[in-house]
Amino acid sequence: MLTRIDHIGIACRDLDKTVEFYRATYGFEVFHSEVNEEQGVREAMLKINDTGDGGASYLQLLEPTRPDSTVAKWLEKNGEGVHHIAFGTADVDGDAEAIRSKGVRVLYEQPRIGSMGSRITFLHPKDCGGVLTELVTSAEPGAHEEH
Ligand code: CMX
Ligand code: CO
Repeated sequence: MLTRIDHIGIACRDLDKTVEFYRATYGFEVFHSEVNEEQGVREAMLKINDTGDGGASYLQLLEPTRPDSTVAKWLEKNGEGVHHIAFGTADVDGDAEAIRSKGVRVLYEQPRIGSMGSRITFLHPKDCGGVLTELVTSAEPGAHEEH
């Protein structure tokens, strides 16, 4: 069951500049940052709120690490802006299979590793009314060390 907005993914060309915009404009601080080479992104997670079910909601600021990455290609075509939305679930495997059985393309056979040790998969935007949609199961609390 999808229980929350886990994050909104925002593509940018300059992560440091974008982080500074969110800090100076809204007061949001970086909760976590990492490079995910498989996804081709350098990212910063800004925590917006806890949800009371052990999860939280974030903004995920994404800067491409290489020109052939999905985010780099998207930026070239669209410019900076909202790239995807992500729903949180305790069971990304089960929810992905259930959604696949409804005829929506799930992009990965098995979930992959996302921010903070989470497990993620994506639904094709062309099957979701133009919205690239991610499903996320957070790592168990304590499984990921913050830095
Ligand atoms: N939102 C909405 N539509 C999108 C989109 C997006 N983010 N990205 C691509 N599309 C649309 C394109 O506009 C295009 O539509 P048209 O044919 O009408 O022009 C169509 O989808 C195909 O786009 P493309 O540019 O040819 O791109 P690809 O098919 O190569 O890739 C996708 C699209 C969804 C398969 C790819 O972006 C993908 O695998 N995404 C999942 C992984 C990802 O986004 N990783 C980065 C974030 C990591 C994280 O969140 O942790
Ligand atoms: Co994401």
